[in-house]
Amino acid sequence: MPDAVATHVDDYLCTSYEMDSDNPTYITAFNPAATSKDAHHILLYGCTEPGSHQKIWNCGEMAYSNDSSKKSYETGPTCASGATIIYAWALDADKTELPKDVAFKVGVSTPIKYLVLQVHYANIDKFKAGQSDRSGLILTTSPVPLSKRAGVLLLATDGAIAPYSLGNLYVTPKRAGIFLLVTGGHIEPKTEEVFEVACEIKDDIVMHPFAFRTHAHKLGLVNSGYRIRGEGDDQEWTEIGRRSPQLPQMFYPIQSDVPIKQGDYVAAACTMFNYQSHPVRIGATGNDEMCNFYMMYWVDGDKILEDGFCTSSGPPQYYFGYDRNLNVDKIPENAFRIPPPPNGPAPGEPLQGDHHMTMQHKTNPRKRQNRFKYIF
Ligand code: IYT
Repeated sequence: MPDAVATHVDDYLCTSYEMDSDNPTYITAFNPAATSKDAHHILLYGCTEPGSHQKIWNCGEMAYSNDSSKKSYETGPTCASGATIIYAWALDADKTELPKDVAFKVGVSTPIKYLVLQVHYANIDKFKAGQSDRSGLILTTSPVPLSKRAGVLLLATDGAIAPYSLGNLYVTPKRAGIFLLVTGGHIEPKTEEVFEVACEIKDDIVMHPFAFRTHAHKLGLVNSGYRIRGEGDDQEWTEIGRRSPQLPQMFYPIQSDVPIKQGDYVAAACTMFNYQSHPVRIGATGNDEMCNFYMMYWVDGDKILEDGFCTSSGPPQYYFGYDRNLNVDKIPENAFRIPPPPNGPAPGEPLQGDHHMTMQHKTNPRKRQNRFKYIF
């Protein structure tokens, strides 16, 4: 941040960086230059157009409220177009390196023409004491898609290699992409609800998910993501990630390789409990909800998904059971349960959300059965 000054608790401030328009940039690591004392969390967005051309602007969800006392910086969205989150940091997390040979490609010939840094300030004591903030991220980048192994390749061309076997030695770069599953919908008061979304992968690529991020607001209990392969009784639902959105919402590594290819489905479910006496809709403010499952993946070569979004209208218009391609009997038992640590809270641990979050949650099997009736 170029010496930002937050004036209110929960200010979200943004600053943008234009990417080189002649050559692509390859990002291989994110190194935080921040502490949780100053920044509650940091998100790095790729944008086609930034939300403002000011050096710093106010880009929080609440930036659109009528509170005129908040207007120390101009307000605007994070991105004016083409938004995608490519990194998230919170709670003094260490640096994140992408897997070997994997890079995000940004700049020319990609939709990411700008990177926008968004910092959420939850504590403004240092600003009251007259200081400013320079929290941010130091990116490890390269102008070429190949890592060190490319250099080895060039040196190795001399010697005992048959001329036509060169192609075998060539190390294909791996490009990172983001796939975001999002629902609409609403949840009735004093009710448990599951927000569900699923899409078929139509592109002729093989994606290897390597990190996931869950996002919901205070009603979220657990978000889970799956690869769905096969049909009918032979259908398999394989977990990609499952985590309580009440824990810090960063990207977490996926331990096992779950390759996703053309014809597979990718699905996400967000289980929520509305303990309040009014209904809550999916929407942009802190009083609304969100059901998001982000999947960071790599592919061999340069071709990532054409469209990195999968959306559904959510409850009550959409449930998995309304899609005849999905066999809901194959959903893993634990899909709607809060996982144990590290992806769920430790028993008795206080969380930023609400009191009920600390309890292990069980779904009502009768209710789910009703919801999963097929509609043809
Ligand atoms: C309505 C909703 O769920 N919004 C989400 C997901 C979202 C992210 C991006 C939707 C769009 C985007 O371009 I990037 I359209 C949402 O806003 N998620 C929050 C952020 O505040 C971005 C998050 O932290 O994931």
